[in-house]
Amino acid sequence: MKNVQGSLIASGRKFAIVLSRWNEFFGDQLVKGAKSALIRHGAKESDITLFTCPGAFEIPQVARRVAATKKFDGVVCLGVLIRGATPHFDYISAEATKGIGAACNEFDIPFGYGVITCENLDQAIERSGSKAGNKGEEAALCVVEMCSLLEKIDGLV
Ligand code: RBF
Repeated sequence: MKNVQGSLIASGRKFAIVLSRWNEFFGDQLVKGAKSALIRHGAKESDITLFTCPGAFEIPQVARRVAATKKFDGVVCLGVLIRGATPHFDYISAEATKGIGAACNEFDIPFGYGVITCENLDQAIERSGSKAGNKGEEAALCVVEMCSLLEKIDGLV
């Protein structure tokens, strides 16, 4: 049986990170995790560009516009939503998630989904570099793997 899978080699590729500045104390940790993961897997720091936007609702629009430049091999989307007293949390998480998914379908490059949706501050702490790891790092590694996998699939035809 053939098994086609992506490798975790980031060298020679250009990456965009799109970050929502809302809850930036945690968002900065996600960026730190994503950047560190990309560099540890071979990306050059000069090949990584950070785009920041006001909130998670704006992430898909920025990510799509960034992808449309065709200057990047992959886009890592990062943001932190923390449930508050209003229903905004649900509306914004749904739009950000749907929007990133729609960008995947529209553009032929990988988009990493590193938008964390937390019930409270404890969960935000856990997911941005402590107990539950760093979801920015996970999303970045997913993009690296997907870049390689898509390239390998292209090579099959
Ligand atoms: N953006 C986030 O990235 N994370 C949040 O937790 C978050 N919570 C919000 C809560 C409310 C009540 C509002 C009005 C906005 C929130 N936003 C949040 C910002 C939102 O994604 C967007 O930037 C703004 O609504 C402006 O379009």
